[in-house]
Amino acid sequence: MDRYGQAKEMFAAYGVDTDAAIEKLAGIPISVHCWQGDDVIGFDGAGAASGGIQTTGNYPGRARTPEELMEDLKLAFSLMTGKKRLNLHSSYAILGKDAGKVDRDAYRPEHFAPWVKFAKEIGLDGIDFNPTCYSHAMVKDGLTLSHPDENVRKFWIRHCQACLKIAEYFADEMGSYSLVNIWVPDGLKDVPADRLTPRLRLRDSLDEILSIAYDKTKVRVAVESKVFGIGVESYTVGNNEFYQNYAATRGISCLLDNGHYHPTEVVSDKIPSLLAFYDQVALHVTRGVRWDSDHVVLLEDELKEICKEIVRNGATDKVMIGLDYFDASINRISAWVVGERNMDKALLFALLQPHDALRKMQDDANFTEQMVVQEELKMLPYGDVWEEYLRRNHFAGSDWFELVRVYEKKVLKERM
Ligand code: RNT
Ligand code: ZN
Repeated sequence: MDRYGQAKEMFAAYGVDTDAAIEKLAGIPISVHCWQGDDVIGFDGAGAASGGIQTTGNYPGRARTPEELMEDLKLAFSLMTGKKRLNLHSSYAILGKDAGKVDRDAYRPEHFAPWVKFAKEIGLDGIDFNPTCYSHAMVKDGLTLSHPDENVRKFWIRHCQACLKIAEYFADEMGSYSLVNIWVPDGLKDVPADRLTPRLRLRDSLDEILSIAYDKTKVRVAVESKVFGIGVESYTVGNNEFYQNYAATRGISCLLDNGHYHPTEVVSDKIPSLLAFYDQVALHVTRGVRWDSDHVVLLEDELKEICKEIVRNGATDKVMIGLDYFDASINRISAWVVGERNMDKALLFALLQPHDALRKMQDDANFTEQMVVQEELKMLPYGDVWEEYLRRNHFAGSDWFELVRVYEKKVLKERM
């Protein structure tokens, strides 16, 4: 018997159907962030990321133009597995003749038309979108939607409204919803004199953004909280409590970024809490090392726990999985692919657990056996099922890195 045949029997002994897991995995969409390819810089003139997010490293070959980014993304997507969506930031607008004339508050669908063409060409499932409320001169005193000056707030309100319309265009073109995730860097470096008023302004700005007409069946809005950022350590306007209450009362969703909580809090535990109240939950999967450092996603225990919560609660259609990390110290295409494949591997791990049997052990207070079985399960041959998943779907094999090496020599080395 071949390795997969043996693995299939070993999982079957626990009541797990490996064929069903393989089939299910191929259909779970993952939204891949465009910003790993160019160190979160974008094309609309900013030059470097700001607002408490930071990319470190100087590995050669950063994509500097839309053409380069698309070329890199194309290779990266070809080495990923499963259903894929593209996650764009508005700073990746391709302005053409409007460059220098049209600002972020007036971006239109046409500025993203090449992205739609690209996404269709490579057969992506949909496009998600993010207003870019950082790396811009209208970020004043580190604030955007919560700034005391109405003109500043209005600029970012118009920007977010423009993004809703662009997302509607993505949804129409791609025939799939578009998730619009709003994250703002607003915060303070030192002890605030007023914690409430900026939050009231953020609340009202968000209300104004959502007051325009947009098709809620096509555009799904989420808000992303954060605990702190570099330079804004003492106070974050859009913290967890603010956005959970905001989303719950406004009929939108929360986006949980697993780098955005205190170090002993885990997103795996938050997902089921939100599923008790929300139809949808959005994720930014990242890896924080000591802080929200956005390291490349590795196949770690917490990632597996996150995936277990998605899978065993039947929430693969409710939890919108997006990636959010950026490493400029290694080959960026490799960074994309490693993180994305780890997300799929963790989902496969979750799909291969005997959830019903384990749940029964918990309910029967059979904690001894539950621990024994959970530990035994860790040594099952997941890799053989993974290889079979790749083979059946004609996905790049585990030796994909060779193609990146060749591309680096041929293409990336030329970018000086
Ligand atoms: C920042 C947030 C946010 C960004 C992206 C680029 O802390 O995680 O999601 O990383 O929008
Ligand atoms: Zn994020």
